[in-house]
Amino acid sequence: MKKFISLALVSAMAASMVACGGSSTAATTAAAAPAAAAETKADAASGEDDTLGVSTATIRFKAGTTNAITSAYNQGLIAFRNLLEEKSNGEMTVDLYLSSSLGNESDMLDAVSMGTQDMLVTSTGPIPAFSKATANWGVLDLPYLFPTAETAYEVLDGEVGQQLLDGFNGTGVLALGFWENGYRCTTNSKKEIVHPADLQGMKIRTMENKVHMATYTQLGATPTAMAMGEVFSALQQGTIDGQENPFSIIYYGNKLHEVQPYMTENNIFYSPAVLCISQDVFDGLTADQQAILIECADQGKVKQREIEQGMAVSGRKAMEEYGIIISDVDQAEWIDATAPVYDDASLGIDADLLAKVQAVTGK
Ligand code: EAX
Repeated sequence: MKKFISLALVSAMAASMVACGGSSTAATTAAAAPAAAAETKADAASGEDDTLGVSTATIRFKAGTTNAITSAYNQGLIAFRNLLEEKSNGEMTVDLYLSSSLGNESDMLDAVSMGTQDMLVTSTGPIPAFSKATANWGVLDLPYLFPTAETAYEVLDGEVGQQLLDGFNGTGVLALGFWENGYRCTTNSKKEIVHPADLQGMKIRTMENKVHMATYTQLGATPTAMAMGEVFSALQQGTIDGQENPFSIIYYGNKLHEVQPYMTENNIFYSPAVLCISQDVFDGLTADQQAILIECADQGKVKQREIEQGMAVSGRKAMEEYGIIISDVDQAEWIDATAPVYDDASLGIDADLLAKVQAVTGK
């Protein structure tokens, strides 16, 4: 708690210094950081000594996620930070704020748009509801949209992805590129789930995302929207029966395997993630600093995807060794069971975008 308070104090001090300095960026200044760095170094035993970047950096980006330091998001941010420190000769760095300490993904997206938080890695969960201009992101949340991660990269790194990223223009958020959350699988505390009908009547936590909720309703479950930071305790208390997330989020990001004895590798959704920065913060950088940041974001994307892909394999192995019962499924059965979601007009799926995606995926 002491560490948390000191970080909060440090941030408040830094914010007041920035305000005094009249800078338009929310990035903290170096003066306040060393105290936090020292504090965090003292926590080396807790494995959290990677939360703060190099203490001598004069430009510090405050980046939030909903996950632990061991997650693919934060390991990707550390890879991004290493590139940024190297290419800026230590001038720029990233300080990580873990496990929803800055709020849920919707809160953090709002904070980045207002310039009170510098950076964020978020799933697409909150994006369709974030603004009218990003409502069309819901197309990415459709079940079984991408048969492989490679087809997802082809779409996300191409014309469709760029069109979606550009949708943030004017919202206060600059979306720097698509990182990876992974294929979302169902976990629960009651029984093995092999067939869609096994989900009947189960209370499954989903993100606050109407396409995901419609999908679990279609499967006969009762979807319960909830922020990531509340999921572990809700599962522990039994107020929900299960949830759905990639292996990396379940095992490395939130230790949900400790309260979920059953997992089904049904891979219902390919879940992209997005690296975002406050437009005000970005505009406060020089042209050279902006170019370095964009270059490192692009290179960081490749590294982060590799990290997540690795965790999808190692996470399953670790969960099996922990004693989790993992069920494989006949995916054709699940694709058929979720297909009606594509015809649900209430979801407002952008038909043109869907056609462009399916032209690439061949579906
Ligand atoms: O973005 O809320 C979720 O289930 C997300 O997958 C998680 O916060 C990582």
